[in-house]
Amino acid sequence: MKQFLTVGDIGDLGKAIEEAKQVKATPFAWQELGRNKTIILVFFNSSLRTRLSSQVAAQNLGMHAIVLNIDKDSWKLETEMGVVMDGDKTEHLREAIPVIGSYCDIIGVRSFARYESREFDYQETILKQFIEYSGRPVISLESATRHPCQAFADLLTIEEHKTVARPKVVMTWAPHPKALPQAVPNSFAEWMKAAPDVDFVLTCPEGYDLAPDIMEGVTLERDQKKALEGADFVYAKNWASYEHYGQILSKDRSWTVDAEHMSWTNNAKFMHCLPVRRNMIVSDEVIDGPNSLVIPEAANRVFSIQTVMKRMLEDLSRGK
Ligand code: SN0
Repeated sequence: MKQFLTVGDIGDLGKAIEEAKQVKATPFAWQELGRNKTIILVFFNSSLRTRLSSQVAAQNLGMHAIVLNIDKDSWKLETEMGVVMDGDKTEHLREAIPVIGSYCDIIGVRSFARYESREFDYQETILKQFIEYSGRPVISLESATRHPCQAFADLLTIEEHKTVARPKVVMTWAPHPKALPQAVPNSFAEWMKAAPDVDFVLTCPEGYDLAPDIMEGVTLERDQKKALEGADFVYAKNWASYEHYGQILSKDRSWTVDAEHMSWTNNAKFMHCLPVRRNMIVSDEVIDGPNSLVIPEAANRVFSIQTVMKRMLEDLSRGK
């Protein structure tokens, strides 16, 4: 496995889930694989779960993890090609990336959306440079448009907690004070579409449809109540508009998932990737209630990324 950026990189999802369950059951069984191996985790913005779960996963595999916070621990980096570097940026990614690559065996990168332009974000300019210039396998720790480690952990959580063979999983938009990226909802939708035994429904206000390739094949129900009826899992998330890129079109709190919303479901479990704005995305009552999976969902972040790291280390050990 040379890269983990999107659902297509993981292959058969059933196999991946079985492997993640095995990793979870015996997390220290592959300590030899990571011996004398190093992963560098590069962060262009804040992180709690991704950073800690990556470090723990690396440690479980016997691998060293080094975290680099760009702009805090390192020089300010230029990301555009062809610019005259007469401003505040000291070093170009073109040098920084191969240097980082020369110090490690695997790279993880959190690049995040900038929301300056849809083209720039959706071209994944920063992530692509890491793939091109690092000479190392690259794990996306949330790029501008995808968060595959999160979606993998989400699917594992659904598989562990489902009580019917084919659960109805509803992703609902919910309000937020800031403009957030589409990375989490894009990945969640892609993974739900690819999962063999899930009925996936998306509900969001007008103007919040995701990118056309993500929407393809997705059941969209504009009426949130109708969408939630019979749901086994409610996955709440905010994102800013794709169509009116990066804009907040609504802060309508009638979309906030509260006990009444949950009463329309089939006693659904509640999920959110965290960090969450309480009483904007979800009411205290629901997130603190017995059907909330947010903590086990976050705990599974260790096992999703550990499965990816394990596959990369196996390939490295075979000289691939
Ligand atoms: C990120 C997002 O992509 O929505 C991280 C999710 C894993 N969330 C935020 O940046 C929340 C920021 C805030 O102020 O609530």
